[in-house]
Amino acid sequence: MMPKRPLLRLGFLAGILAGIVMTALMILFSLVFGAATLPDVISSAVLQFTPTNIQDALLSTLGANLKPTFFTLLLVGQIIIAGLFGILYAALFPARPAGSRLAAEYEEYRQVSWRSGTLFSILIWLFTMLIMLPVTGVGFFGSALAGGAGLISLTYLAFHLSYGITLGYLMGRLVSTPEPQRPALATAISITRRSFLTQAVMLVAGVAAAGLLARVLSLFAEAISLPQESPTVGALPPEITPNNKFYIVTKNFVDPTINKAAWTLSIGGLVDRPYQLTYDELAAMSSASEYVTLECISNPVGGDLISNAQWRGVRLSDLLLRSGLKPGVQKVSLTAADDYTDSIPLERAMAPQTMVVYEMSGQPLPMEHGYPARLLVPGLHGYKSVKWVTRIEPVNYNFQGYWEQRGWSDVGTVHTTSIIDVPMDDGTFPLSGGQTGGVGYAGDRGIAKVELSTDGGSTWHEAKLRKALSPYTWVIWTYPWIPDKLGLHELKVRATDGTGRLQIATPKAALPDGATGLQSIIVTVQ
Ligand SMILES: Nc1nc2c(c(=O)[nH]1)N[C@H]1C(S)=C(S)[C@@H](COP(=O)(O)O)O[C@H]1N2
Ligand SMILES: [Mo]
Repeated sequence: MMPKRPLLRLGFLAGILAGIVMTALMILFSLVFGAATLPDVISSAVLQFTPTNIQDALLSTLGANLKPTFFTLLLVGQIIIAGLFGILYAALFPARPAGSRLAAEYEEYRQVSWRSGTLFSILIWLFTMLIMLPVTGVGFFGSALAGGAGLISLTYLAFHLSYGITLGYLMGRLVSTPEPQRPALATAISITRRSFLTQAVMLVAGVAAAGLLARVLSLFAEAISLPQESPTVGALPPEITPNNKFYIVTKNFVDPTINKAAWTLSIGGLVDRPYQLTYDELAAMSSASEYVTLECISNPVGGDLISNAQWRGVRLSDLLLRSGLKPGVQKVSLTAADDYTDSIPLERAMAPQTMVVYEMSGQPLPMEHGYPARLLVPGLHGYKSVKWVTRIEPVNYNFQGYWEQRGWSDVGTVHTTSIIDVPMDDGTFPLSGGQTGGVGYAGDRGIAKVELSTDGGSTWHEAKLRKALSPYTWVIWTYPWIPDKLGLHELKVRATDGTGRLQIATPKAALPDGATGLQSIIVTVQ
């Protein structure tokens, strides 16, 4: 009879290795097909159950780094759980003594190992499908996930088989190489185990070190790819944000990768003639182009979740006129390939500037901005501009979308806002004077006036405005400032929108309907 404890330890190590194989396969799969990995599903579920104010705080403070970090932790967690399942395997499928002869015993363990591995992986696959996925809120067999129950259960079966078979194989290998000189099975195991243990530890440590190194390198690359201008001066933003500098906000850990040829846009719901469009059919319709600034509703005053681009696409009103509308339509709901949803009032949907766009500043819409097509709703915060859109449905009730279900306002009108880009907060400014500047933005209301105060808000100076590229963009403002004295100055900025209303000065956090207040910075005149 084989001793138990070494087997359990072997089970853990083999489980870790098999877990690495499965995780690598999942990552490969998600890169190639855009499929959700198990950690992706779990992180989304965790995010879903996190109170919105915590989510908001985490996302706005840690921003882009939060998700990769969390995701990496979950991947490591998955590998450790795979190790624990390896122990379970070793306990469930111990080697059975086949007879008196040692060699036969090894032989049998080796022979049954891959079969046991297969059986074991089917057992944990059932566990994942029937318990794990429903508990994380995506339904039995992952029926609520983008791929649907059939695809999800098949790919997960493949993942689990890769784990179980690797595990069984490794276990079989590990105990089936007796040293001919050593009669005692236990000794043989302990020797194989020791060399295996060293190898396994080295492998795991190697993988961990490589991961860590990659992470450090990517952080380093991020740091050195930041704008290289002097940290005390600041610079006006380019009026049209280059696509690779355009801010990105997504609810996903892994965004959908959509194949343009397979993508369709369905127009259904309360319409007379439901229909579907392929990408080519959409692109063949008459198109319109417009400059539109997008700002995330979680952007703090003076924050950088705001960018400007020129967009080309088809007017949503044209798409809806083609289907016709049944009486009673109140809103138009949008669904995306990542199961994101939102809706806009019918009136806003029929406005000529609301479009389904497929081009961004002359380029095909980049993946992260909603390839192959997204909604664009000028005047409303970014969350209404549904990326990777697949379905448009007029409805006769007050549809609540993904973020609205999590406590955010459904209205989404942008607040009038203004930003100081030059000089920078905590920066310096020459006593001899120089240009100050930044942007003002008020959605589809336009900007009538921007004023700068250099004395903490006691007096205000009207800035010069560059002509807006369209009624839906930010404007660049400049003001030549000649300071009257050395030392610290508090600069504040405020804008007046096209309806004559002054920017709200009362500070308020972003949740639930967007931040208000005035940006204030401190500069040293020298
Ligand atoms: N399908 C989908 N669309 C989405 C989101 C998302 O997570 N999924 N995020 C929204 C939010 S909150 C914002 S601010 C904008 C950001 O668009 P961008 O990443 O192109 O700047 O996309 C919106 N559309
Ligand atoms: Mo957003």
